[in-house]
Amino acid sequence: MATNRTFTMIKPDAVADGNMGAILKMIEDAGFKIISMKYTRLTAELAGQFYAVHKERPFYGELVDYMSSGPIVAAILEKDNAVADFRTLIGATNPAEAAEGTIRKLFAKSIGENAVHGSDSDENAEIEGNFYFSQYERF
Ligand code: IDP
Ligand code: MG
Repeated sequence: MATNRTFTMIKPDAVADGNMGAILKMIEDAGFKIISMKYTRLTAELAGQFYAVHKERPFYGELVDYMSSGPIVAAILEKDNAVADFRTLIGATNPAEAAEGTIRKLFAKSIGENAVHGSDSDENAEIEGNFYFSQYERF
C-alpha cells in the first residue's frame, strides 16, 4: 500500500542556479507538506553511499562528483500517494523527455544535472529520509 511520505533533494545545479525557492514553491503548491528539511552538502563518500544502488552503472563516478559539487536541500515530504505523485511532479530523469510543467522540464540541464531527486518506492523513501535525518528531525 502506498504511504504518504517521500524524500527529495534539490540538487547542486538547481541550488547554484538560484532555483531553490521556485522549486520549493512548486512542491508546496502541489500539496506536499515539508516534514523535515536540511541545507547541506554531501562529501564524495556520502554521495557514493546514497547512490550505492547505481555503483555498477557507467555514470556512477560522474554522479558522485556532481552530487558532492555543492550544497543541496534534502527534505521529507508528506502527501497522499506521495511517492508516485512526486515522481509525476518532477518528470522523467532526462529533461528532454520530461512532461511540460514538471520541475525537471523547467529546471534540469541534462539527464545527469537534473535539478531534483525523488524516491522511487515507499521503501527507498524511508531509507533515504533516514540517511539524512535522525529520529529527532523527522516530525
Ligand atoms: P531518477 O533520479 O529519475 O530516479 P535514476 O535512474 O535513479 O533516475 O538515476 C539517478 C540519477 O543518476 C539521476 O537522477 C541522474 O542525476 C543520474 N543519471 C541517471 N542516468 C544518467 C546518465 O545516463 N548519465 C548521467 N547521469 C545519469
Ligand atoms: Mg532513482
